[in-house]
Amino acid sequence: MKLSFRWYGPEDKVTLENIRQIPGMYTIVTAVYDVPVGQVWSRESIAALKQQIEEHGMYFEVVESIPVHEDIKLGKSSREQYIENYCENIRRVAEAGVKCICYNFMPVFDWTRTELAHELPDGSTTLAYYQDQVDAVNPLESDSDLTLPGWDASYSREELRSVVAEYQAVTEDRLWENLKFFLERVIPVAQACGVNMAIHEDDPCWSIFGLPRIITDEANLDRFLKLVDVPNNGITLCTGSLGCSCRNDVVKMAKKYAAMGRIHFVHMRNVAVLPDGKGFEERAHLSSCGSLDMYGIMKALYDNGFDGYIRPDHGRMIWGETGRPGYGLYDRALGAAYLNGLWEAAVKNDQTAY
Ligand code: DNO
Repeated sequence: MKLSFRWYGPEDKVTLENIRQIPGMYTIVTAVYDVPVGQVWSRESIAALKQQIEEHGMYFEVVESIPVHEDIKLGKSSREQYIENYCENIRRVAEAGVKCICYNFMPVFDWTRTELAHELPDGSTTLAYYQDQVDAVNPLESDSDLTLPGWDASYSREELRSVVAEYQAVTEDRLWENLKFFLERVIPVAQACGVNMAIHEDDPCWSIFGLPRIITDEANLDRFLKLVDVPNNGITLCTGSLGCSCRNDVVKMAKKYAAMGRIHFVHMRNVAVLPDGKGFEERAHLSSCGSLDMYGIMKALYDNGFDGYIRPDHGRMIWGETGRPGYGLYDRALGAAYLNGLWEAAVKNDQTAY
């Protein structure tokens, strides 16, 4: 596995100097953040990221994300141009040495939480999702309280309402068709450039606000992989996105998709699933802190030949740190150290078997 860490660019409070001191750190995961969704990234911006990262002794091999423009997901005729721009971005980052691109196909909202600083008994704060709070928001009602933390701030309230309204005509089947249309054009470019595309599961992995969500469980991941059945069309296994639903057996999925060679990137984090569909809270990476078997997942990856990128996903805020929710330094660094340990255990467990 290649250990990686998400960095939000030169504006990030967490610096490359910080990140390089985490043991075993190999590659930075980042993106060009100052270009609107759907536009082409300049070669200069990509080169500047690469240079800064390499100056700090790490590689720039993973992009998260090249976002997919909403018109592609909606299947509008304007998607042709946006897909062409997407392909151009793949070519440009590949020229700079990027090997893996993470993206998602969630309508309108990326990851959704209802609290960004929920206090845990030990005094740390974490991201949480409470279903009753989500149910209290209706993005189509003009008087509803439209803001949940983590939403794309580039939409005005009115724009948000109108884009959500456009999805009323998009069924799950239509979204699948639009995804296939996108992949059939993008994956050949990725293949030609030697880049692996890694779709991120929907977070949480169920429909919110009546919007279709399709990258949610094993049956849908099987369907996804068959849409364009080549190795470059793969997944980001996000343990927290899948694991917030009890119906997903993440260890089994890690085994299965790693054995198929279709996991290119892993987001490792732990969640505590609350009873009776009440939602979930993010927790420290350690297995005993949440609902997931983190060693089971790492061992399943190792045993099944996984050799892609892994990053510690969201961390809590600990030791008084402030910053981007989920993306502070300290708890993610603890997560990275833990992942190193789990991997070493999986490797040595295997070697001592002989
Ligand atoms: C949240 C992240 C997601 C992820 C995108 C990938 O912290 O895991 O925002 O980057 O869904 O496109």
